[in-house]
Amino acid sequence: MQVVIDDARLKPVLAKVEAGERLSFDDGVALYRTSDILAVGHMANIVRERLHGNITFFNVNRHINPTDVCVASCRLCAFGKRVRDPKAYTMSHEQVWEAAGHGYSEAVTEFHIVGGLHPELTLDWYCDMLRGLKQRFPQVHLKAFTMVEVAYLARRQKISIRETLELLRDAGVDSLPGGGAEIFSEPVRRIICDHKIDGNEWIETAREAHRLGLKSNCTMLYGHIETGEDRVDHLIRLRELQDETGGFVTFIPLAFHPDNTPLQHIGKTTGFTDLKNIAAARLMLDNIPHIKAYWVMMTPRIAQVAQRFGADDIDGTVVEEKIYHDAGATTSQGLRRGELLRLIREAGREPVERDTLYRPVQRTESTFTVLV
Ligand code: V47
Repeated sequence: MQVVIDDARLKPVLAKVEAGERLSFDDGVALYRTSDILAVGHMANIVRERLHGNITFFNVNRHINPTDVCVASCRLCAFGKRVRDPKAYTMSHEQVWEAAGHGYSEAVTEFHIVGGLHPELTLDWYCDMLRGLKQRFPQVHLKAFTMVEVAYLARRQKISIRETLELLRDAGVDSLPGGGAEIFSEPVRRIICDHKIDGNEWIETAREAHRLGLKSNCTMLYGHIETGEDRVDHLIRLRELQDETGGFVTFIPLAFHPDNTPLQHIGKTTGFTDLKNIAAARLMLDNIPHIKAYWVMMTPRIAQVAQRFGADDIDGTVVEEKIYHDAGATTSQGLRRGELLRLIREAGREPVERDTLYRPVQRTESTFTVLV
């Protein structure tokens, strides 16, 4: 299909996309500077269909956030609370295991487990929690702990990142989610999340995880004070690590939600910016297989349109989402499997239920089988 390119700066980028060539830093900046969203979307769709044809992936998962107590106090976050905050919560093991069993009747294939950096919960506490989940739900994949949580647990336990990851893996972690990457640019990171590990430490923790054979996702938080150049720099740093390890499965661009954060004077992102970030990611990250339009963060409507702008995944049923809802998200906290199917089909895509590692899932009324 021919597309009319209004912005002449995109013509060399189109030539590279058609030839399957890697895009440069300057190409990335051109993608972020242009207003020609249809041309950017068209190019991203070429790459997306080359990789995945007409398929859009989704999964049946459940989020669990064992605690919102967090020592980091990041300005970007509305979820974390101080340990003495009367509104803070920390679940007991029994509460975590009970929450895991609650929700929609559809059998989940994944628990997505992340939380705050709690100053008192030990690595042993987390390992016992994981072992209890595996014992009760042996068929469910545990995608647990961001690189930030792993690095914090290692520091508190005074052991290496590698040893921490080995202990978590032996207790039941199957892969890691992509959160906490935010934006790697140091000056920006100092403003939005100054007490978190820096970009190099995030990359180094991901490198260790991948070396141990653990797959992970990766993210980028956009729509706060970062520039187009910061975004391209972030994407290229992820691309470089992926060249080395091949351990990233999915990239998820995360739109900043300012409500109830110290940065609430910043306006919310628009549909235009959300679609641009999906498309730019698909074009820059030529070595990361999947781009996820996380419906909770970008609304089901935009996540659906994103399936024609480079995304091949819409995430899952989620069931109970806290991080974005504490920051003012107005989407529902979960979607049923049938609702995800409808969104995908109405975008003209063919829905495929996947497990965390993108193996197709076959379902009967009450059970599921992962096809390997
Ligand atoms: O790490 C926190 C971000 C992340 C805010 O791996 C905020 O499959 C916007 O990483 N506004 C958690 N973003 C979510 C996340 C994720 C979500 C879905 C799927 C996967 C996956 C990962 O959310 C945090 C942080 O980067 N965040 N506060 C906020 N106010």
